[in-house]
Amino acid sequence: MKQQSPMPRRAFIRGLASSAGVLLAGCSQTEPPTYGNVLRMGDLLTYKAHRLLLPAHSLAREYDYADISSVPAIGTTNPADPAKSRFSAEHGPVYERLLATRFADWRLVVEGSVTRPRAFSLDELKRMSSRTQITRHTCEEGWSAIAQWTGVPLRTVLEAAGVRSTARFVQYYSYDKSADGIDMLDALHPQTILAYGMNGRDLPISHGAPLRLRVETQLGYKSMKFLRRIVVTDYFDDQGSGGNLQNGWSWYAGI
Ligand SMILES: Nc1nc2c(c(=O)[nH]1)N[C@H]1C(S)=C(S)[C@@H](COP(=O)(O)O)O[C@H]1N2
Ligand SMILES: [Mo]
Repeated sequence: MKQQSPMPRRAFIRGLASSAGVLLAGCSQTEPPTYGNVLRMGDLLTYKAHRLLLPAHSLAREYDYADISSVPAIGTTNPADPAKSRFSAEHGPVYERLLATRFADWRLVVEGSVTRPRAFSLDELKRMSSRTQITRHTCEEGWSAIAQWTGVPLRTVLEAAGVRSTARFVQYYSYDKSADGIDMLDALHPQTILAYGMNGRDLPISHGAPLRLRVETQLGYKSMKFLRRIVVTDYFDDQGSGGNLQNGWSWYAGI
């Protein structure tokens, strides 16, 4: 994939100024997605209740260094391994090649409802403003653990790509078969970061190298590991057979 040259400073500032207005407009979009499925009414109610009761960007609790605990590696721990859960015959071998050059050729594609679709290298993401947070990861299987995560706010990356005013959701895709999405409110949340660091080191392979999402406002399965692609959409997308709904999970897993 061709590497993009850095944006000229003036164009970048112009982009930020215009996206600020756009992002504010995006924030007011808090209607729940329509699942068209009566059995899923519980999700809808949780979603609506959270969106009504919580201030738009209330922060998840952050912890101290002393609280950091060991975090089990769950689900796919290496997308190149055909024996791992959700192995993708299409993307697994690509991940193996990227691993061989320690992710020098890895790119995060950001496209869809944006004015400047981009492919970011790991170095480009590391040069953007970063955020470090010590948070509790809560897995739907009943365990939780605390770790320190470092990365670039998803918001910063979306601003660089120029989110359109019509955008409502952010979909994301992994090197295993996982795909998921969040609404613009969670996407722009200050603690929603694209993490490349864990506990002061590069993100280990088992925890999602080179880049994983941290969605601190929702259960652990929304924090997708091994990211390869982000698509901004104007519409709700349940990811079909690859998504949460058809696999028995809630799309919204707010905590
Ligand atoms: N790509 C991908 N992301 C994933 C998973 C997965 O299997 N594949 N598992 C999810 C689940 S259920 C949890 S609890 C966390 C586990 O993250 P950890 O392995 O860093 O503890 O990753 C989430 N993200
Ligand atoms: Mo999980």
